[in-house]
Amino acid sequence: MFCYQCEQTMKGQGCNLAQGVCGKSAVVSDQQDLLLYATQAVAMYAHALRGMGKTYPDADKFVVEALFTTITNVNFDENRIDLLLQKANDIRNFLRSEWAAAGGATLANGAAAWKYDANRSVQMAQAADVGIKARELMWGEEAAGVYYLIVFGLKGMAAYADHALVLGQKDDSVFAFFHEALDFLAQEQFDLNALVAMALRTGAVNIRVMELLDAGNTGTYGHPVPTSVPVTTKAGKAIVVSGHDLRDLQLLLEQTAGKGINIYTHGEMLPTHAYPELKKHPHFYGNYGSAWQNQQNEFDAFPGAILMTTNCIQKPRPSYNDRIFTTGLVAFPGVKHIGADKDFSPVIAAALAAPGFVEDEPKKEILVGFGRNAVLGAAEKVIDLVQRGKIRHFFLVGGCDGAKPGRNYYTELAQSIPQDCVILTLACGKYRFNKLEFGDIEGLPRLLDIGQCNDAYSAVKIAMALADAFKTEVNGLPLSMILSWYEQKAVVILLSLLNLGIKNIKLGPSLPAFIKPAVLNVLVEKFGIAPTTTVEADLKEILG
Ligand code: FSO
Ligand code: SF4
Repeated sequence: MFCYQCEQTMKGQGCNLAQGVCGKSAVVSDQQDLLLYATQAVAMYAHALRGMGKTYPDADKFVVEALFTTITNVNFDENRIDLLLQKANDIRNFLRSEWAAAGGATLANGAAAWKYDANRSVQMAQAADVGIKARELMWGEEAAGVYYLIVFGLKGMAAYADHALVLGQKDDSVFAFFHEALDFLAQEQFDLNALVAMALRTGAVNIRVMELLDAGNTGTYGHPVPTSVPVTTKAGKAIVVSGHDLRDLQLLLEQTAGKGINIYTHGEMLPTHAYPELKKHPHFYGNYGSAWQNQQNEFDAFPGAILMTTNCIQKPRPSYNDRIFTTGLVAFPGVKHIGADKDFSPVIAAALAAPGFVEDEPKKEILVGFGRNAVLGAAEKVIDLVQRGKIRHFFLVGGCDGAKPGRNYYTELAQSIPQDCVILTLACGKYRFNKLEFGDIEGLPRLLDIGQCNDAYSAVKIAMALADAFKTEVNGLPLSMILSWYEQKAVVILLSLLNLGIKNIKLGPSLPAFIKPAVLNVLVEKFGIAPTTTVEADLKEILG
């Protein structure tokens, strides 16, 4: 195996032993490389057929689901990935016959001709030919790095596209781009400029995907409204829901109605408390624990059932292995999986069998729900505060959390941002500071939680509306973005921000291992992107 797709990669270079830092086995890692290759095969035929006006919804959906499956902390189960490899083979064969029937000549490219083999050793041998190290050997580290920048961006975009799809939102131009981009990569052209241009196009298409997801979320559940959420527990049976999937949460809330079970959110589910159509459920109680990397301790101490709807799952401890469940694309060997029928009765039974919380904790609440509608609803006040010099600067401190000690930077940063500045935040990195007191500026909370990483569209919309109001562009606003990344969704959001021309982003806690010096130079020269340094130096640079 060799994998460098996430921020916690071994020694900041790549995981290359029997298992990754995330716990992914060498077999699963290789299968994921192979699944990417097999998905390219599907995409190549789908791309060719689309050129003839023919589209195939099963292939469209498959490409999205297969890419999402390979994101960090989604699927650790080699049998489930094997099923996806078989499915890729079947869909590719079907599309190849459609292409032949339409008069097309068999595509000669290696990916298009890939053959499924159930034998794991064969799968690993195939993966070795198409994995990162093989590509670095063929094209050098720089070109391979940009190739994987696009691949990881596509994976991240697939996660958002899948969430949108679950809520009935899709756009054929998005599927067309997935196929075109995978076909482009399969052609193995390595002109660095063409690769960088494709990376930025991925960012552009992702904005459309995030718009679809925003339409799905707000169209189905209403616009988030500022909402106080208990971060303490209360007596009673309990289920904690993690991940990002709002529909899974909705269905669980409906199936647990009247059963005397309180529903808690964990990690990235926190912002869901602000959606009118979710918060209306009286047993949708509060937020438990913190970000994904603390789940083993937190789930261990949770006296109820646990439902993982998406990443980030970690290897469950034996203490809660029989009361944790996965659904959707997330999977872990030995963990019970709730299928597409979304019958959560095993989760409910596990919650009822567990002791639950025995007493109420003293109540503490935090405020969430500052999506674009809520923030722009207060735009007049915000503009007035800026014009009167009451707000000096906005900081978008967003992105993923993770286990590295260097991530304390974000806590220290939030605490050091001066009182006349507003902090906008999103994604799970906010747990580094979202339970601290930040106060308000004439009634406007200084910490505004925009939502999940899935709500990055909201952040972009807010920035653009403020730029309009101040008759400037986003780069002209008193706004700085200090982002933390962990996995591939953060990669595609970064590409989207770069595509929008947003400059001077600070990125931490470390730069991606796949961004090699020449590409980093392009990013620095064109976009002024820089690694985070120290809180003191970064604030001094921004505020002067
Ligand atoms: Fe966090 Fe995990 Fe939302 Fe990521 S829970 S790290 S970018 O999957 O998705 O922010
Ligand atoms: Fe390593 Fe991250 Fe890949 Fe897991 S996903 S194997 S931690 S680089």
